[in-house]
Amino acid sequence: MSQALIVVDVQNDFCPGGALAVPGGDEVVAPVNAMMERFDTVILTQDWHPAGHYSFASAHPGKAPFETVEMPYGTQVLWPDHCVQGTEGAAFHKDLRTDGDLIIRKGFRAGIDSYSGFFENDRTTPTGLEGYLRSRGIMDLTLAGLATDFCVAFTALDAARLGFAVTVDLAACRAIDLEGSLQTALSQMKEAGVDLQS
Ligand code: VGL
Ligand code: ZN
Repeated sequence: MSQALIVVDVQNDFCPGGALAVPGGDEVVAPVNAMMERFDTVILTQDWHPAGHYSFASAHPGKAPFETVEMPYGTQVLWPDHCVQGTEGAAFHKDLRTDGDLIIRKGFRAGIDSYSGFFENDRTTPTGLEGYLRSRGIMDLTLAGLATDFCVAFTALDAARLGFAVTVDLAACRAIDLEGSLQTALSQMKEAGVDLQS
């Protein structure tokens, strides 16, 4: 069975010094680069927001980062401005290998966030990644990157729901861990049949 590696959001803004720095975010670069050697299909995702994106606290007067708002598609955590299209913060970490087969950009619609590489946060608007994988006969996925409890977990849960076999390599992931979000994400992934490797 064909396998693919999906490298989630290894971008400057999620690394130390970035706008939404994930603790130890840059530590995934070396293991992810090494994993790329083992897969003949490598896909990278890139968080890619327009300025003023609705997931930014700055777009909601009176709200601070990490507070939440209700959106038509459910509760949305508000983030510091991050991964704005074309900025250095949205670029991949300089040491990350980016010679993969496909780069999926997500979160580019102003009114809706997209943690998962498969669907926007309404869980129904597709990015096209499912079709790409199916048309190439790839049903076995390994995930790594940032952040374990948001974009990696949402991607893993959608992939499992779509019937892909999913492994998350936790040694090549780092978490934001907002109020227990890491523990919740790990249990949800386990429950969904995701193979959590550490
Ligand atoms: C992410 C929060 C906002 C992620 C992206 O890559 O996990 N988290 N945008
Ligand atoms: Zn984002």
